[in-house]
Amino acid sequence: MENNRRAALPDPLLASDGTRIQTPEQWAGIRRSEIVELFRKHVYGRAPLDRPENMKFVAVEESTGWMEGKAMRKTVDIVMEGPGGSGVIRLYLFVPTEARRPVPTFLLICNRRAENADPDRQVLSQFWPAEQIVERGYAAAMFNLKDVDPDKYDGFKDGVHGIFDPQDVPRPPDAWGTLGAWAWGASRAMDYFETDPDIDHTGVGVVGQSRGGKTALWCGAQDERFAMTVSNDSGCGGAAISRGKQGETLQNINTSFPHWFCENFKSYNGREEELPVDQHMLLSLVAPRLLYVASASEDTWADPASEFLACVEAGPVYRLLGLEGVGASTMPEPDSPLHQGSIGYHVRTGKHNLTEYDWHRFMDFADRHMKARA
Ligand code: GTR
Repeated sequence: MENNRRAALPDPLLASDGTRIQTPEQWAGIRRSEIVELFRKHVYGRAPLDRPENMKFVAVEESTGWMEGKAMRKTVDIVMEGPGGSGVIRLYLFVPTEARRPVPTFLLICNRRAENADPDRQVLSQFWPAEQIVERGYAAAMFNLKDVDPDKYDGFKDGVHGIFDPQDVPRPPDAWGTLGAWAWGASRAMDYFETDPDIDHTGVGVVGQSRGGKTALWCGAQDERFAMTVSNDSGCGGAAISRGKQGETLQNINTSFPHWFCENFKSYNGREEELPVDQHMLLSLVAPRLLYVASASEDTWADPASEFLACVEAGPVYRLLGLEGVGASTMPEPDSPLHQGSIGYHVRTGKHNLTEYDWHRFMDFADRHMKARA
C-alpha cells in the first residue's frame, strides 16, 4: 500500500518539460522556481506584492528586566499602507540579555488566542515557552496572525487582502488565500529582523502549529532568508501528503475553511491525484536549508504517517544538494526524534498541540545544525 502511494507521487526532480534534474544548478535554475509557481497557481495563491514600499517599523517599546533579568523585550509595529487602507502587524521579541550578539531566533506565527503567547508573561503556556527559548540562547519572537488577516471567510475584504488587493477587479482563481497572507506577514517580520542588530537574521527559524504550521511551510518554502522552517502538526495542506491521506482531506479543508487556499485548490477536492504537486514538493523547497516536521501520535486528523512520508519523499532533493534528508524510511517510534539529517522529525506521544516537548526538540535540532554553523 505504502509503495503504491509512493509510486503515485509527482517527482520533484522531473521538470514539467520532461528534463530530469541531475545537478544542483538545474534544481536552482529550473525546477525550484517551477515548483514554487505550481504551489502559487494551484494551492496557496499568489501574493500581489513583496515588501510594501512604504512599510515602516515603529519601535513601540523596549524594556529590560524581563524573565528575572534574563531578557529584554521589544515591541515593534510593522506599519503598512495600500490602496485599500492601512494595517499594523505587532511583533514581540524577547532577546536574551547575556547571549552573544546577534542572537539566533525562533519566530512563532501565533494562531491562538492571546493567552497562549502572552507578551506580558502573566499567563505562561507551553504553546510559547519564551522563558525556555531565552534560557537556551535564542530570541523568542512572535506575532499573531489575525494582525495580518483575521481567520474568517469574509470574501477577502479585511486584513492585507483588503489593503493590497487590486480594487474593483474580479479576484483571479490564483489570488492569495489567508494562509498565503499569513506567510507573507511572516516575511515582513523577517524584513524587520534584517534591520535589528540584536537579531541574527541568518539564523531564524519560523515555527507554526497546525494552520500556523501550514503557514510556516509556505513561508519557508518561498522565503529563502529563513534558515529553518518548523511545521508542528500541520497536516492537510501542510506537511502531509494529500494523495491517500487519512483524516482531513482536501474536500474537508476547503469546505470548513474556504478562505485558506486559492480558489483553484478547490477544483482538486476528491481528485488529489490530479494535482501537479504534492506536499513533499513543498518540503523540498526548503532544501538545502533546515526543515523540522513534528507530528503527534493521536493526531489522526493531521495523519502523522502522511507527514513522515512527505519528509522521506523530500529526501531526493536534499541528497541532490549534497545533504541527508530525514535519514530514515520507516517512521520512528513515538518520542524518538530523528535529528541527524537536514530534515528533523519526531512524533510526540499525545494530541494535536504545540508543547514544551516539541519546542525543546526544535532547539536540540537547531543547536546541532544551526548554532553549530555560527
Ligand atoms: C482544524 C483543521 C486543521 C488544522 C486545525 C488547527 O480544524 O481542520 O487543518 O488547521 O484546525 O489549525 O488547529
